[in-house]
Amino acid sequence: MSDLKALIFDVDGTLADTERDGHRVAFNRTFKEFKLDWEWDVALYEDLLSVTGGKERMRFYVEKYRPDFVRPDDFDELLKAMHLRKNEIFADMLRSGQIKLRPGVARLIAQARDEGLRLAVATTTSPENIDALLRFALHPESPSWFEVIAAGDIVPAKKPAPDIYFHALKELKLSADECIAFEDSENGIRASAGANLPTVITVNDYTRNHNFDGALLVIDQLGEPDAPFTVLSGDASGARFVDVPFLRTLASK
Ligand code: XBP
Ligand code: MG
Repeated sequence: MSDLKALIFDVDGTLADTERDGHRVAFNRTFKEFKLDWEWDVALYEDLLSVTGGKERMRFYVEKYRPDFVRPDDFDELLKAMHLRKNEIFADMLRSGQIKLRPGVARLIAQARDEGLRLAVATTTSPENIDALLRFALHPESPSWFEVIAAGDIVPAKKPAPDIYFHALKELKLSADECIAFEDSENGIRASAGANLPTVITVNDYTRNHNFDGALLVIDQLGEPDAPFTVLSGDASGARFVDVPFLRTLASK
């Protein structure tokens, strides 16, 4: 591998646990507002997460679970309108401080900036969600800390397709071995590994049992000096939390 130059972060599940108590709740509120009897409980949402992208996820739900639903002629427009509303509700949740960053994320990003590493995002979520998450959970100025924010519909094929990572690498003008990606899910690692990116996985409750073949390291969280990570697979060489020197060592292997 070459010298480490950039960190590329997934958003949902990686920077913050946004799914169960964030997007899922916002989807359910939207369905009520649109007078639909759709209700996504925590268990059902695990299955729905196999499809990335909010509009794609609603379509999948109708296909798999609601064959009874009579689709209006403007079904695509309805999905778009519901998705917009869901993201407004999600942004309100962020604004009111309901969603926090995962352990170690703010510390690692601050250290990466201090040490001159470049930062990017590669995610299937909508750009407005990233902006709100970064501004309200990290720092009001933090969207500008990320040189590239590759998100949402910018590439037609969402994760597990590697396209969003290829896009981010192209914008960064870096090769995959100059970067490390951070992901939390099987769809995520399929995308990052598909773009040949060395990847660190931090699992969450929805993704703990996913297949992370090809990951550099699988841990339960980035950790903090006083709250170490647990290694689920890979070699952490005795490290207790993820920091830049540790990532440089990983990248040089
Ligand atoms: C995230 C997603 C997104 C979010 C919701 O996957 O699949 O769809 O659940 O955001 P990943 P939107 O972390 O692998 O990028 O509703 O804006 O799509
Ligand atoms: Mg994710």
